[in-house]
Amino acid sequence: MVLAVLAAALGGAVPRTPVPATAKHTVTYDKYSLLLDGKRTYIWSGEFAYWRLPSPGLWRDVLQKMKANGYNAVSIYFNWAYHSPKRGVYDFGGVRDVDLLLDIAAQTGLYVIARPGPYINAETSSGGFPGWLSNDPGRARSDAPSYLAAADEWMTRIDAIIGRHQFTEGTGTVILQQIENELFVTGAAQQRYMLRLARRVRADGITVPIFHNDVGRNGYWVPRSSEVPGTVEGPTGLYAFDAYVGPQRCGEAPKDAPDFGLWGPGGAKGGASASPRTPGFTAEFGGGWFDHWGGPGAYPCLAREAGSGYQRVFYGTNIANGLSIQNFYMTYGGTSWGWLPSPVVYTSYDYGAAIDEARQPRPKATTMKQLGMFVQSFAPLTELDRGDPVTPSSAKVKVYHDVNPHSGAHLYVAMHHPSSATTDDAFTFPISTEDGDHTLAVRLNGLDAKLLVADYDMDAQHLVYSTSELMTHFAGTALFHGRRGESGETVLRYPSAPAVSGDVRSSYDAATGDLRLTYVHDGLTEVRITGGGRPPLTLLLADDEATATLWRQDTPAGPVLVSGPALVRTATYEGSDLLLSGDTTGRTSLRVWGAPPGTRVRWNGRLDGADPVRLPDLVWRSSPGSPEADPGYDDSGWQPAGRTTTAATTPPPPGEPVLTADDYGFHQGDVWYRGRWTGSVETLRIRYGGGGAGLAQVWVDGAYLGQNVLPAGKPSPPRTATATFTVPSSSRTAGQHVVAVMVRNNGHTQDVYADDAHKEGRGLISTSLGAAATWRIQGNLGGEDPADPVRGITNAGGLAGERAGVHLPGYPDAAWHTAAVPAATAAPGTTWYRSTFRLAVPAGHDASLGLTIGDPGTPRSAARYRALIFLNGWNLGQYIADVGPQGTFVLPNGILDPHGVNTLALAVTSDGGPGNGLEKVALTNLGTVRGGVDVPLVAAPAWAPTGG
Ligand code: IPT
Repeated sequence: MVLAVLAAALGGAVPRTPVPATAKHTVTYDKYSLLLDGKRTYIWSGEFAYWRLPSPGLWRDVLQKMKANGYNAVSIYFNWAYHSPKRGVYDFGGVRDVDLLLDIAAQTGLYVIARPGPYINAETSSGGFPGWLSNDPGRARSDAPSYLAAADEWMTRIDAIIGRHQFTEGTGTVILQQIENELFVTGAAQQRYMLRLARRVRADGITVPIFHNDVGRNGYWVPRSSEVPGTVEGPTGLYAFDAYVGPQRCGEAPKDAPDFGLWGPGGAKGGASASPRTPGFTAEFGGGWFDHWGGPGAYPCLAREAGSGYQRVFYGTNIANGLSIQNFYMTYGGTSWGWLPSPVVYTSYDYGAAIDEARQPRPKATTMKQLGMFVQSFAPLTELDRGDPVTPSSAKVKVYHDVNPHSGAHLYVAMHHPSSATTDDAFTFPISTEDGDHTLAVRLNGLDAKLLVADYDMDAQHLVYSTSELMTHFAGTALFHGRRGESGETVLRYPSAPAVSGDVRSSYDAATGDLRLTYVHDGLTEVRITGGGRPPLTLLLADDEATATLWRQDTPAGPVLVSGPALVRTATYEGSDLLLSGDTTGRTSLRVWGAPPGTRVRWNGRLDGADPVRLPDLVWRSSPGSPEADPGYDDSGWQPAGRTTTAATTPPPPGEPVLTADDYGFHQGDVWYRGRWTGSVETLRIRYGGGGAGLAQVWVDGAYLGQNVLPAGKPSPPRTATATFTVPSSSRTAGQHVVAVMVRNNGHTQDVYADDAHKEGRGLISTSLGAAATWRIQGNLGGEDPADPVRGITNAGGLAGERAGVHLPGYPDAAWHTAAVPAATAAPGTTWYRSTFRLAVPAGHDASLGLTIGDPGTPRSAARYRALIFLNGWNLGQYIADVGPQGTFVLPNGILDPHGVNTLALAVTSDGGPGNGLEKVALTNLGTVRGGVDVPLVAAPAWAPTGG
């Protein structure tokens, strides 16, 4: 049924509708779980970085996808650098509107774990420290007064926003706040710093519990009440740790899932055992892993290898170990657009996560939905004690056993022994509950775990046990699932024989009251059980594939379960109409369980596949882009680079000028230098800092001398290099010479070890000209006051074209010559390409489009060049042909206008060698659905003759 009005009612321009204040709430905890208003709540959270998705309209899309896929919380790093171009200057507008983000999270029904640093790591430049902090003399992440003042500045501002969205205050859904991140230097200076942060947070009005994220399991920054030998106490209420113990390289053999619970090896290094009085809490547990410059292009395979089997085994082990707060890093990784990446990563931060960079839920999202709905439905999980040991019939498997001390419900988590084994094993194991002794027949085929429950009062029913996994239930409806083709057995207890209809075998044992259902998981089987002295039950038995299109939505009038669409985003009642919104990818029928009889179900569009999306060919114009190399170029407006002191960890030799870009307020993007000296030199040696796969190009008297490229690689690529160039004989003369150098700064090093690594210099550090040359420097227009405050500091680089606004929509390129792409070669230095194209994505569709450069089948090409990709003025990433591995770049709607004219600009930087020119460039469709959310275009300035 088509109801156009519905889309309007549910969508609209990213609305600023603050969450109405309700009564205040409480967030408390004990050793088992968090309690929200006294109610034990399992927190199943996914990490999302708003700053890696510069389109607020799409925040709702991702958060709705998370909610629909079983998450009840979102964990968010707030990135200081993203908001602060200059000391004292903060921007929380436009794509940086975190107030809006927290509103959307609340409207979507997600709790928020707020993680504002100040240090976040996160594979972003300087680990989230603003560029200007590189110039601060005080040691970061210590109690150095200048650093504390800087940190206070950020915390006060971000706390003010987070504070407005606290669950405790009745104005939002923030339930926890982290201070710092993975601070594993724990000396007196850090102790004082942590205390200062906690006091700051409280003084700023944060009333939710505070925690820190311990890097791995060191027992650092545990609450003072922990009293575990070997731990370091901190001003925290909760203890949390992170764990990246799953796949990190393609094709790796599966690893064993460790026991990080109270019952594991124990003590300070055992995870939750470091803090036995607080709930087991993984602030980050691997939802994938990051890939690096020059890497294999690991995301698709990481997504598979950190997929369903890994999730069940590892997250299931955490559940079995009593952990009740789990956050998965990442759940949507997004894009390190502009100059966000730290030296280790390239543009895509897809992470192999449950939702891919192009916002498409992967098959592993369905497993998260199964697990997430289970942990929220099976309330006994929030209070688990270890049960009696269970001995299965095969030594090739093991079974964890937990019991809820109040309800008596049991949890059994079965997996291979070791858990990494991938054999096909059928086995049995005995259970002994208040319902008697039973034997469960279970199969584990491949990397897998099964989370089974027994002796469970399920609404008005009583479940004796099931060898199918419980996904969710509410009055009158229960959904279990299993692997396709595997048999299952579900036993429910009834005072008298009930009637059973549906495709199962059933038998009733009057002596025990057990109704035994046996079946094979195959698609979706609906079983109806009536009579027997209990209210009727619709029992849904699904194979895993069938759960992909099963959605639970909670409305004020109770939950419904919907089957059919590719996604169900929202459900609301309007009178006796149930309004559903979501996405479809094919013709589908709609089934709803749980709605009152007589409900009319309405869907926000046609229940059909997506219409075709036609993508235009791109036509290009081009223009040279390195005028700075010309000896006659007028650099009189550039800053003289003659400082004598620096906070950088890479000062020049004594007596030589400080050249590093940060000292002149240029903290990100490309930076140009022009130096003058008198006399003849044969060679020119430069030392420069360029981050991962960074580069320097050198000209003398207008002649191109060559380039140097920093090697890419893991885990810690070199970020500075020394390179020597031969000066051509024509320039080996007495008299004055001009050297021009362009340095690409691919990000500041993260401060992982709290040793000020982010202060490693970027741009030129020193040259063999020493004190004999005088220099000028130019980076992004305006430096710390970026000329384009809307796209902001993240977008700002110092190429001449960027300073002239060549990347902006509306730049007058009519005089540029038309360019053939692919191009046989390019001039040394930078060449700009521009293309304007019109899109007409059908209305009511969400097409996620990308730009592919080169051959999408290979992670790197033989061509030696790189390209910055600007869409409508936004720097959406960097392609490095010969380093790779990324060839396809996501163009997010909101920045992209799917219904209008768009402008692409590419800054191609080449050494000018044969073949080192722009390869084929094409628009690509990364996934289209009928549906989506309303995505307003992000307002940003176009080119104007006076500005830009
Ligand atoms: C942990 C960080 O907390 C997080 O910010 C991110 O960098 C993540 O790792 C990796 O993606 S650091 C830990 C693995 C040493």
